[in-house]
Amino acid sequence: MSSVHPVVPRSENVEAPAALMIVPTYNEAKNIVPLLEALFALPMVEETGWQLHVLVRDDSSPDGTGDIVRDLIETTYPGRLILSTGTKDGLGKAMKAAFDESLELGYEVIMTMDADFSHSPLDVPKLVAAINDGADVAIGSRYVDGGLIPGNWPLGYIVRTRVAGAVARLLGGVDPSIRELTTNFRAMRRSVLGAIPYGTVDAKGYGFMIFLANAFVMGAWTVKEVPISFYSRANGSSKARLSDIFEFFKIAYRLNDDSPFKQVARFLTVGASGTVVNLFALWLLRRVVPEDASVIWLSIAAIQISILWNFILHDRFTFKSYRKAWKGQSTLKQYGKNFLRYEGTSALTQTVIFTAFVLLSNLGVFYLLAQLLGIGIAFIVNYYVSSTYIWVFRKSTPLTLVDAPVDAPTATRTVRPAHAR
Ligand SMILES: Nc1nc2c(ncn2[C@@H]2O[C@H](COP(=O)(O)OP(=O)(O)O)[C@@H](O)[C@H]2O)c(=O)[nH]1
Ligand SMILES: [Mg+2]
Repeated sequence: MSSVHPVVPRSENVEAPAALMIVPTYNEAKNIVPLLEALFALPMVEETGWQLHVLVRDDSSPDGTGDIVRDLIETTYPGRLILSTGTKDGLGKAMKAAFDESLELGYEVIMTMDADFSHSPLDVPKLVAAINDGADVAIGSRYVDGGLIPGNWPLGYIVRTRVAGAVARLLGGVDPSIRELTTNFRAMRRSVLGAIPYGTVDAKGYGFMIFLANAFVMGAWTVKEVPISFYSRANGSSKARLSDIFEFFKIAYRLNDDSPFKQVARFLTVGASGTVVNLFALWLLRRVVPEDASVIWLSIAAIQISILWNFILHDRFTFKSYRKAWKGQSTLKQYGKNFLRYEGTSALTQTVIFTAFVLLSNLGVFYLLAQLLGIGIAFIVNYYVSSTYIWVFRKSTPLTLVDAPVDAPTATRTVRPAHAR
């Protein structure tokens, strides 16, 4: 468990409420002093109406970061600076402990930033201003108008954050309504943090950041992205490790059942099973229907059976979130309408395969390859139409939170009387 040193600070000046900035540190002895100086020098009360408190979460840094902070609490920033300590077990774990403490301490606005000057203290008032303007969550973002990444940033870093973003979207299915998913520069109202079951996510590394980003958009809160400048670390070295990357993939994979990757995988599986059903139905019909019946009709019947099969499985399995999102509101009429749309899509699919076959084989492509390419294109068309026009569901429905276990730490957390209000 962590501990707070020396005691819970109490503000003598109760005029302005206090917002809390959480700064996780591991071996940041060179950065922490100038960072705290810069943070406490901000004209916060004048500009935002909030005073600033800082909670440093240090995991027993061998370079003495914690001792420096302990000292500053006594000598320079009593009542405004809090130290929380633990043993090193990754950034995600450190953030969870710091979140627990900040909720217990009763802060109304809770923020996070890195200690290494990647995030500029000068951008902090902007985050708080966004909350004042009605946002429940403000995300410091490099990817909205006015946001910046360093001109001298190594290509490797740029690739890393871009790939992480793509993984979060495609594998994780994080809603595209927010653009910045991975950086730890954010402000939240306590109602948001208190409702997110962050204790349940098994994250040591920065996979924790996309879990939160996903929870923000799932909760139907007002989320605002604030442009920030992002800088290279000032002193010391990065703590990101290779294992964090694997963990990041794992966390992304578990985020949403309807991520594009999972949906496409299910769509393909259903499509393949439909082909088997089609062939099996044709074989069966041939055996049970009198000899003189035309195979043309049998083929049409087999196609219809496989369309029905695909439709039912897409509805139950491929796009299962659709059903969840429309819980109790999905009528037989809507089901019928969707089926007719799917019939239309299937006709379109067949046309695409046939057209591609005629065009490609005329160009001299080997006939089997021509058919296969046609099937590939048709698959894309089919998936696009199905996911855009048939199984369309309201993204704002809070799927993840509804499914969260009821004994998530947020449900049992006791909140001590707020000193900071
Ligand atoms: N308390 C704590 N802080 C950590 C840990 N790992 C990283 N940090 C801090 O988290 C912030 C971001 O880490 P950093 O190494 O800069 O990662 P990068 O920006 O992805 O390269 C910095 O303030 C680190 O000191 C950890 O295990 N425990
Ligand atoms: Mg950094």
